Amino acid sequence: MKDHDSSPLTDYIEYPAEQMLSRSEQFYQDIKRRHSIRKFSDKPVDKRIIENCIKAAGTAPNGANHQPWHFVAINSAEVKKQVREQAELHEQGFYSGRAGEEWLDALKPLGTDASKPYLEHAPWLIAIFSQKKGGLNPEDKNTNYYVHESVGIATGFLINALHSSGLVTLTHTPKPMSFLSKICQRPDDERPYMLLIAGYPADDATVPKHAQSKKSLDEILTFM
Ligand code: IYR
Repeated sequence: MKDHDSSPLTDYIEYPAEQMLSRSEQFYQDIKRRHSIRKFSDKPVDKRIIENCIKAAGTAPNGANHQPWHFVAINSAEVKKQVREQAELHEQGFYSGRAGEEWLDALKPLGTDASKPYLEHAPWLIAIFSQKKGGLNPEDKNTNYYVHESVGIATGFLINALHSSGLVTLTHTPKPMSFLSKICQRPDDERPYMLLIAGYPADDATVPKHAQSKKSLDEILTFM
């Protein structure tokens, strides 16, 4: 490698091979309990949990370490109401034709429709924004690289962190999402990437049968 400023890796933990195997099994057992939930309780969630989860998301690998993301964590009832109103408005267009027949057919087993009460019921909405320009320092206006990949990985970390904390989530991508930029007062050079809903599940929360069917290891893995 070329000469560059660095420091020794000091926080790596090498688990004994057996422990590694049991940890990987344990991780799988835990993450397979993550489900996309569409009925939330309005039970409050401590802001510090959200802060920790966003800190975790912020450690995701990303292009040139420019960290091309911004998170807006919404707890305000007034702002959540605005998000719900706008999202439902757009979803009505989606479900009443814009999606097309094939897409609507694909969604049937999930039972989704334009009504999104959880956008108000859940304690937290986390709007995730991607940045085409930026850099490590706040004043930088450099090109960012692998923005979609980077923000996607950070979002994955965030979902995992929220799940590990004991919360449930829903990934929501109303189309178009530009209303989020306005409501969250984000600059023009940022794009809304996704809206995550986070909180406790409602007592009568369900998991669609369709979503429980996972491809087998044989289908998703090839060893060479
Ligand atoms: N955004 C819409 C539609 C939707 C699309 C997909 I792909 C899903 O997996 C689920 C829903 C909605 O939230 O209803």
